[in-house]
Amino acid sequence: MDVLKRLSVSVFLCFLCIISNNGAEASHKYQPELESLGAVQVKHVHRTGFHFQPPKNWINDPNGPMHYKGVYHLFYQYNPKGAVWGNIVWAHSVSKDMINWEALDPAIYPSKPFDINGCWSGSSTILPGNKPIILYTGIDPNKRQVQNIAIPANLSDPYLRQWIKPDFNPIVVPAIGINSSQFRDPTTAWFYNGHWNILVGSRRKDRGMAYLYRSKNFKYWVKAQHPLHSSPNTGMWECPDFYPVSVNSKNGLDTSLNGPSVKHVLKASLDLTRYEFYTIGTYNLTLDKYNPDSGLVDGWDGLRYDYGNFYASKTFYDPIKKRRILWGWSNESDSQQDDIKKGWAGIQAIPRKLWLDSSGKQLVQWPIEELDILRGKKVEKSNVKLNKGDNVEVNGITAEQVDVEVIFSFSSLDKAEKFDPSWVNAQNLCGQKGSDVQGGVGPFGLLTLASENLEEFTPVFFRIFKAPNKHVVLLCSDARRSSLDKNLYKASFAGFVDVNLSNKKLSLRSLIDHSVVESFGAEGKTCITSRVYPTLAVEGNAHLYLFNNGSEVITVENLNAWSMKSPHMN
Ligand SMILES: *[C@@H]1O[C@H](CO)[C@@H](O)[C@H](O)[C@H]1NC(C)=O
Ligand SMILES: *[C@@H]1O[C@H](CO)[C@@H](O)[C@H](O)[C@H]1NC(C)=O
Ligand SMILES: *[C@@H]1O[C@H](CO)[C@@H](O)[C@H](O)[C@H]1NC(C)=O
Ligand SMILES: *[C@@H]1O[C@H](CO)[C@@H](O)[C@H](O)[C@H]1NC(C)=O
Ligand SMILES: *[C@@H]1O[C@H](CO)[C@@H](O)[C@H](O)[C@H]1NC(C)=O
Ligand SMILES: *[C@H]1O[C@@H](CO)[C@H](O)[C@@H](O)[C@@H]1NC(C)=O
Repeated sequence: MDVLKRLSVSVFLCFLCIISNNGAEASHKYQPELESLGAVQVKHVHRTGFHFQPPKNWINDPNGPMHYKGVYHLFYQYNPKGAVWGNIVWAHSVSKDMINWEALDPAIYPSKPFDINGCWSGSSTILPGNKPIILYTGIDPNKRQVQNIAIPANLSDPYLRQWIKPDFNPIVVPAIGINSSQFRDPTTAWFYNGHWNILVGSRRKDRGMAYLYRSKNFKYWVKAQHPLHSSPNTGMWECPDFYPVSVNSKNGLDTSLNGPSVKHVLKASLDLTRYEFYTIGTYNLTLDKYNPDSGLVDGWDGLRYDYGNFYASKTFYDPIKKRRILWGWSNESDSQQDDIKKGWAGIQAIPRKLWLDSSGKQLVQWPIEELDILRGKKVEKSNVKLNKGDNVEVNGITAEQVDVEVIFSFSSLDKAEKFDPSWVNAQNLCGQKGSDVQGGVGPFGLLTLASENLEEFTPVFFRIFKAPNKHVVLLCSDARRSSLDKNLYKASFAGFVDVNLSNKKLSLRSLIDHSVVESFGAEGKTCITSRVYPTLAVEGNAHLYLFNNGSEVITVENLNAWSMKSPHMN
């Protein structure tokens, strides 16, 4: 890339620029009276022990994750001045294992006309010769969303502490006909046929759009005639992500890879509902079009990485362990006033390895194996029978900071409740049939972050229904009784689980971390993250139980729970 060679010559540009506090935008709540209220002190009671967070203040989208010279990099949207959204910069942390993190100075912050009103989300791409480059959205003096690049000042520095924003930015501006306040979040670039390609999220009226741009040199970009994909009535597509997955291996693929044993995934974050969806499909290189496979839908009825608090996610390819890794932002479920009092808001979910299920119909996710280094004291149980109404405590672990894996089994599905085909929305169904609505096969699962006398608990559980030709499995993570505090958002998050029940087993893993319950059902087929704020089940007073409230006896074949240590966190 000759453009890069030329640029990396001018090593030190001015980075002594003051962070400005602009960035007003309708979809990003702008509250001038709140955004710079500095955190007085940080409240610790609900802070997480092993999830990613900075020492204080607001965070949202993960940006530009990558691996470079033995170091994992995570950038993220950050307000250096307060616990609500505003003053956004690209904060920067580095890690050798994606579990222990060290904070560096912000990598990108408003300093130039092309980003003077904000440095919003984007991605990184590793160019040939192992040269990282960042693409991000800047807010210009006219409040237009434009796309910029930034390059490392010193490629010998594995921490990539300093970034240069070339003066030829912006590299992409909203074309005529594109709403300049709805045009953001460039993807990682992929290369084929002599061109780099990126997507920029947008909308045209109510149609969600993934605009496609091409470039030979990463400097001059041309909009393709057609978007790569779009879909009616889905509104603004934020943070699009587009990448290949292997049809016959759990290994990840470099973003530029394509070929006969490759499918593609397109993900968008829907600003209207604040949920994400993805489809699996075919990337037609001749037409430069992406087509979701039949049966997969765009929009909020589609597949999701996570059916709970999980948004603005982004994947990257880790060449060291040959895997694709997913990062996602998990926002708070308490009020803004609570966040200001806490002095912090937002975490990143545990990074997950992601691959295509052998059915080809969905993705599967699992916490990265490095998380296991935090596993401390272990408790094991096997062959525990759970009758209807039973709650069995898992003793001997720190129940507010624990990793628990369980395999449940049952002897028959005869008692499964009849499935009503009108139950298309899993979250509504969970709201209707919580853990206290007794059933046939299920509800059974875990009571997480529970107080001793069960005044508070967040149940994570399965319920199995009988439909005419199949069984329907529901996984719920129900926050409605998670806290005695009444002023919280307490959703009964849920997703269906497409799993073969012929072995009469279901597995569940939950990562429980003070105010997070991040669960992986059926070996990672359905994932749900809940944010909860118990008042009693805190600081040594949290408990973990197994429970069954269905008439079919459930056996806990095996349970392993580990008290989790806290890593070095920024
Ligand atoms: C570039 O980074 C390397 C490795 O950290 C360091 O030794 C060197 O001094 C840096 N160069 C400049 C110009 O800062
Ligand atoms: C552009 O999008 C904004 C929402 O951010 C909306 O208020 C405005 O009406 C749109 N403008 C046009 C011309 O559609
Ligand atoms: C791409 O589309 C063209 C035209 O419809 C079709 O002939 C070709 O088979 C498609 N390629 C793939 C890989 O689907
Ligand atoms: C099980 O159901 C009973 C009866 O509705 C209810 O009292 C109890 O709280 C339920 N258990 C759980 C864990 O929800
Ligand atoms: C479920 O798995 C069993 C055993 O592996 C297999 O025989 C059966 O065909 C599978 N059912 C479906 C619907 O895939
Ligand atoms: C997270 O917070 C809850 C409760 O305030 C909102 O309902 C969600 O819309 C929000 N999610 C995102 C992605 O902002």
